[in-house]
Amino acid sequence: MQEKQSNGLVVRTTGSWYNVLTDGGETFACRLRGNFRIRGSKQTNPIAVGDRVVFQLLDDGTGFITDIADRRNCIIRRSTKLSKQTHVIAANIDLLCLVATLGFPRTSTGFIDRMLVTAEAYHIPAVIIFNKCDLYGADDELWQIHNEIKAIYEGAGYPVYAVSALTGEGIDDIKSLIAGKVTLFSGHSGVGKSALLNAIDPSLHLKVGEISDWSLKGKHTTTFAEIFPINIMDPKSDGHQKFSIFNSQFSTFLIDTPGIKEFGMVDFGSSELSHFFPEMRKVLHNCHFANCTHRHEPGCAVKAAVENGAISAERYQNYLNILESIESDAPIRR
Ligand SMILES: Nc1nc2c(ncn2[C@@H]2O[C@H](COP(=O)(O)OP(=O)(O)O)[C@@H](O)[C@H]2O)c(=O)[nH]1
Ligand SMILES: [Mg+2]
Ligand SMILES: [Zn+2]
Repeated sequence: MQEKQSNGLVVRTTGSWYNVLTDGGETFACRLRGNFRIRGSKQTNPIAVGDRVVFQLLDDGTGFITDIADRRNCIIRRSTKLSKQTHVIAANIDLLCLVATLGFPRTSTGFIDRMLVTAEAYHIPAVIIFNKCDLYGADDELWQIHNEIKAIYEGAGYPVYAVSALTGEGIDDIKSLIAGKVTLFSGHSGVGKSALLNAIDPSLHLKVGEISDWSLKGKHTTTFAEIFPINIMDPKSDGHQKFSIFNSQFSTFLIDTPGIKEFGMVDFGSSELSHFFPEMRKVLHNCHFANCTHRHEPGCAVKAAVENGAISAERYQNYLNILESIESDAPIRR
């Protein structure tokens, strides 16, 4: 009898079992060999959804994972503030879609900026999707607010979309955006993530209007992300589905992260924070002091850019707020 070797994408984990989707579209329940470890890893889970793995298929139809491909990125969560151990939520993410709403509920720019900083720190490209745009209707004032926010974020380098999961407005743009990618959707409960995913792929049949996913679960329950392979055609392509990753029949994946309200900030020092604001990154080498915090130092290029309008005052204020929260946390983190 010969052991058959195969490879695929980890789409679901439950602790000791990993569901691996092969390029042929079959899913196998796999386990790890007891001594499997990633070199130098402090992580409680050596494998997460989004990992590419090699496994050996056993006679009973299950598999043994023997190897894991290097990760391009991964998002993690610290088990506790004091702990050095981390939990990998998902790996190899191509894009973060931050779903927000101007109203019902209103997403604060503080939340948006914390998520964007996290995405920068993880090296994950991010876009902002404003959902429920049908509610703006013909209200010019709401559209004006929308356009102001759009200008702020596009000025910082983040594409901004206006969509409605209800009417389908703008959904084709999102399909084009995510075709062939592994995309993580995040955002507050109630902004319409589930409705949006259903609008993208109606066969998902996700429950809409359920608050179960993000806010109600206890803070310390262990939750596992899940990847959904979806079938979409890029509306802007010439009819050929893009097969950018893995040459699989599935090339587009959505990641759902139940129970995870906000990803823990990566462990970085306060001096690194401004590097995670792309518009600050561009000018901070002109600051007089190399260790400038861009708060009160003379000759600060960031403050000068805020004063002349090149950097949004709101983004700058959010920078200061995050800076303060990092500094007040510092004794625990270090
Ligand atoms: N008017 C309007 N309501 C929406 C839209 N998308 C979602 N909703 C409503 O917003 C509520 C929350 O939606 P849901 O998808 O469950 O949000 P989630 O918590 O982010 O997954 C539900 O009552 C939806 O019907 C939209 O584009 N327009
Ligand atoms: Mg939902
Ligand atoms: Zn400065």
